[in-house]
Amino acid sequence: MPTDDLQSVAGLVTALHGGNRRALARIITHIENGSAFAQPLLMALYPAGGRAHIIGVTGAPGTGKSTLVNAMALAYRQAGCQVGIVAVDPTSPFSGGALLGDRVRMRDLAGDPGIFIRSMATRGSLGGLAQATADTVLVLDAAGFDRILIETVGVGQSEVEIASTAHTTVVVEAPGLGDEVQAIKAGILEIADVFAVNKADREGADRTVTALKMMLSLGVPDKHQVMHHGRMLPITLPPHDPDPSAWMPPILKTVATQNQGVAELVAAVEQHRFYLEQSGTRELRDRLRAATELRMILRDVLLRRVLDQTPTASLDAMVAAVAERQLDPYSAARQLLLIP
Ligand SMILES: Nc1nc2c(ncn2[C@@H]2O[C@H](COP(=O)(O)OP(=O)(O)O)[C@@H](O)[C@H]2O)c(=O)[nH]1
Ligand SMILES: [Mg+2]
Repeated sequence: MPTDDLQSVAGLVTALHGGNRRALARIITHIENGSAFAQPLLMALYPAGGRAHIIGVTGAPGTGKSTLVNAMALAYRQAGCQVGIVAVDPTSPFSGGALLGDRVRMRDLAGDPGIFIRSMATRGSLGGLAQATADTVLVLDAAGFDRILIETVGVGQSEVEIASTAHTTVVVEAPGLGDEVQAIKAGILEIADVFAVNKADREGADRTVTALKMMLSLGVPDKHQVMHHGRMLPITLPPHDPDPSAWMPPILKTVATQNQGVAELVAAVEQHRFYLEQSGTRELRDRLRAATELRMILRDVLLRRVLDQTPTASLDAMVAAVAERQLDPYSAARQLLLIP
């Protein structure tokens, strides 16, 4: 009978590295709740991260992301990988048990310690959903999962932010949802490394493929440029991908419910992983991830420090002064930060 200590930070970390799944679940709960253990745990686990390949799966609601993620997880599992799944989509039916059309196979996965599924609470932790997701991914990475799949609904800035922290982003399209290519509307075309046209058993799949091909031939802005300018990263970036056109996002047709095309999709993701490593682009992406995360945390820490130092009454007074235009918010912020 293992006597793992799950009551202390050190005990939890040791148990996690020993493969204890209860420790894993408990650590993630600490992080989601923003408990006093959260930060010490993340600090202790950080050095052990950086090995997993992180795969974002994003697209409009109903395109079949959850079904596809399950099928991909199964394929990876059969290839001997340990697979973590983080569902940011609150409607994802990951916890109910009926995960795939093919339920028998999913039953094989239930109780399999090589797979771990977690749905993010919509409220997220202190730093918001993007931070909570990044923290959860770190824990899974440190726990030794080889592939981590993140499902996000492709709407809203934070969704794009979460997706863009992945090494490989799969954008899922489906025919017959109105617009020919929903990724354009959602602003996620740029972050695609691989396209999956799911529900290829439905009419219109070929039209969707053609539309995507046309879009890609028009040229998509370089992902790193977009991220760089979008976030004004105050860091020196490593040299760009020597040949940005070296990777053309492949377009694959899938029928997730019947497990069709899933092996090919996984193969494309693995090819992209290989490409990232060979071209040195993985290093660049990890650098961008680090920069984004550091900025996110810095903002959080600074805000909290200022709020801790400022009595509520004086903060209220300052808000009132700004609202009445006796004080502008820029000067107010400088005063709070003690900048002369
Ligand atoms: N016909 C068909 N239905 C699918 C396919 N993939 C998923 N679905 C169904 O589409 C619905 C939405 O799937 P879900 O995975 O929850 O989509 P999500 O909202 O993108 O996560 C479910 O009823 C699935 O069974 C597919 O390839 N073909
Ligand atoms: Mg879903």
